[in-house]
Amino acid sequence: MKPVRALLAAAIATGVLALAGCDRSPSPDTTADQPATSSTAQGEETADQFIARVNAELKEMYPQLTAAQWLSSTYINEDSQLLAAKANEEYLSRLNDWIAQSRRFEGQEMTPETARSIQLLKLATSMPAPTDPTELKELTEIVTRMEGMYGSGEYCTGEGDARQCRQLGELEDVLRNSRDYDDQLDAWRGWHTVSQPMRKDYTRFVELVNKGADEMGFTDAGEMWRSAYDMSPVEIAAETDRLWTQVKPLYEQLHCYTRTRLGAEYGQERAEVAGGMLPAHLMGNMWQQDWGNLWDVLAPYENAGSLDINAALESRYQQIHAQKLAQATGERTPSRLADIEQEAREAAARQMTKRAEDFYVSLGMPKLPDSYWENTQFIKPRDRDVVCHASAWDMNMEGDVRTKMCIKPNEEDFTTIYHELGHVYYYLAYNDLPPLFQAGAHDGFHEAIGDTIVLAMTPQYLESIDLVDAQQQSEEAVINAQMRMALSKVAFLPFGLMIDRWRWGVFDGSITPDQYNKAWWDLKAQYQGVAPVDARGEEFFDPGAKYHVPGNTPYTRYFLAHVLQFQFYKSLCDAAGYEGPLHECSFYGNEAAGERLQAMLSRGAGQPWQRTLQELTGGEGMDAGAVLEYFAPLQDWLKQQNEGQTCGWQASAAPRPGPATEATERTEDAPAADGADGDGTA
Ligand code: X8Z
Ligand code: ZN
Repeated sequence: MKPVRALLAAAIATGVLALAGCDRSPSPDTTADQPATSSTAQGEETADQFIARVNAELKEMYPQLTAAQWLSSTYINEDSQLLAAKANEEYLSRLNDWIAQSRRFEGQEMTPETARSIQLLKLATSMPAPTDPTELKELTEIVTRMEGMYGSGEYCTGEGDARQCRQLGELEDVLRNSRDYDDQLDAWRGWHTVSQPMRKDYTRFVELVNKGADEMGFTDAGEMWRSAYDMSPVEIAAETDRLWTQVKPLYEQLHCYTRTRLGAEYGQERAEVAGGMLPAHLMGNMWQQDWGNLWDVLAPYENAGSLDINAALESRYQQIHAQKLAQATGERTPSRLADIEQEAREAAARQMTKRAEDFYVSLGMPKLPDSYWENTQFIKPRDRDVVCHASAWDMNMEGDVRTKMCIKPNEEDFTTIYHELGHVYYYLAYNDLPPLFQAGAHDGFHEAIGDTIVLAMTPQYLESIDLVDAQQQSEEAVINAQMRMALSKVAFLPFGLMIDRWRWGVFDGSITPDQYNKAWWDLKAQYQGVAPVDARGEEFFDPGAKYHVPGNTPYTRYFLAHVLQFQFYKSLCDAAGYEGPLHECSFYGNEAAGERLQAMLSRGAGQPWQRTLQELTGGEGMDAGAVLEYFAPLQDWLKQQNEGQTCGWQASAAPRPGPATEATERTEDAPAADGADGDGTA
């Protein structure tokens, strides 16, 4: 890898995107009771003045950073990377200076806002870097190399003319669309070859960020990550345990039902791995984090109103394409036909985005600025490499907002647009705050906004935008709609938790490098009840096959978001005056709900998240009660479906390298032997 590339990616991981919604955490509230005065010896900068200066400097340097970053992500070449790397180097070294300067105010009087701002500054990166320049350079090069391996990763098969190389998107298509066991296994294994070479780099990466965290006064990098929640690191870890305990029985029922249905599709033998776990390659998703692609296998009722949004979106695209073909004049050369196809893809993606914008506008929020439509990357360009992973951008903290996606006409991408616009509307809402407060109340809030809107995309809403046919009012239709949501939102919960369980263990040393892969699959087994069909020894580095590991993006935010979004949704339904069953509420078009949402967004990270949550919901804590209320009909239905089944799984029975382990028999009505997951009952 060329050095210029290394510098760029390192900066991405630590710097600019740390200021964007997907990557930024606020700080603990250590400020509330401090006196609101600011004074030091005459002539010296006070803490309040210092923070005012940091805010001003940050805002001033921000546009040139994001511009360089945007160019390098949407037009990858050596020139754009060089410029982005330089801009990021400058930013990162400035950030380190600010943090060092802030130390001189320790113990001094300052306003609560200033104290909070200093805390936020210290937690502004998820990649604490050692101060030693050689080690800092080594760290940034490593992160870049890992991200490069992920981004350019491909799986090649065949020889000579038959040689075929596929990237992640194509391998995901196989898991999404194929129901051929062997093809799926090949695609799943193929993608997991890409991360094998990352193991050495990741091991060193852990040493270096831990050194950086230590220099900043944390025991390790994981403790630093857990310090960004306005409560102690111990408390937030316990909070995630508590929330998981609340939702675990629901997940176990979904797991049990899914295993039975997979058995009907593939045969019972193939539908479960030893101990009753789900085979990793059959879940329709590379990481088993979202089971929505298995709708054809898992739909509860066939004739209760179609929710096949994929088909509707694809057919819209086909219509646009046919229209463009009909209008096209001149000779239909292959190149002209390819142009027309690209134009149709762009038009379909813009139409999907307009639809998402319409939801936010219906709540009384502003239309997206013209510059959004001019500058956004909607689809994968044909003429250059781009970073396809979906993201939302605030270019200048004053209205130049964009999204960057490679939209395809499918349900997953359609809902991801709503997710990304949640970030965008958060940016727009807090742009008037001082730059250091321009972040989510905590990082889970930022991830939850768009998802809250997705919960309000009820079958009736989908019908109103012509994506599904007229919906029945029947119990079957309710269960279908609930299942559609559960496959995305309930299936995600244990995944949202286990990634950082692994990283926290890696950072605190309880998971050593010679156990990286074993610990990963132990956690996958324990929390998700999924397992590979054959042993994955330490020659693999399967954690690296998930973007957020080489990309060093903390993941607890997504777990928290998957709980919070139900609390937000319930509050917005209340604000809208809705009184029916929670799962049937849509606040589309309701300005009272919009006002309540906007009020929360405009708080940014300016106060502890507990206060912000209270303003919205009336309660101060995160709680999965709303998740359970929402899914109550489905949970009852699942219990009926699972009656007589032995649910749960034995995490210890997963395939292991070395001498084969005997799978212990599960017993009727007995809890999963490992005490992991599964209550053993139907
Ligand atoms: O990474 C994302 C978003 C950007 S913040 C596209 N998500 C997580 C993932 O893909 O693993 C959204 C859901 C979880
Ligand atoms: Zn996001």
